[in-house]
Amino acid sequence: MKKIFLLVAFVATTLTQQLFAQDIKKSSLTPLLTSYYDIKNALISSNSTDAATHAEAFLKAVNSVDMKSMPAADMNAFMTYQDKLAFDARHISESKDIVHQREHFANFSANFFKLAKAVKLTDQPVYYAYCPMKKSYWLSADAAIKNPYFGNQMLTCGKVTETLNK
Ligand SMILES: [Cu+2]
Repeated sequence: MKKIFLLVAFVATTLTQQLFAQDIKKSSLTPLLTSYYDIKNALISSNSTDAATHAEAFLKAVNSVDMKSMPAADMNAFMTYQDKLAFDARHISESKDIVHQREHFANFSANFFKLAKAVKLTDQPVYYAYCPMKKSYWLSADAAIKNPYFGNQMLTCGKVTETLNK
């Protein structure tokens, strides 16, 4: 009887630790998603200064992720995209030209979605939308279309093609 009690206690402790580990895993890359949305929202407003500022924050975050706390599979996925994401974030951060920023944002978004599919960044839905004019995608926390490639010129152009965490 005592053995059974110990076994139950052991299993309960292990489960709790696993739940806790998932929380840590989620939080170590989640700031990147928040930062991505900040850049995206600045581009929706056609605000190149804000886009640059948020891209600089993204660049800092992507270069300072604590990989030791991540599961191996997540770490491998992250390492596949880290340099690519840093490259486009740096170009967006160093430019005040919204056209140039949007060029990089297209590639940036495609790579970021690959990361978001490989690693669970959030429990909330992530909408992957497509702009047929730009032939490029972006991620959004909202299903409603707000186009970061054209801003007010074509705010509702595009459609959701895929949804994570439905
Ligand atoms: Cu560039």
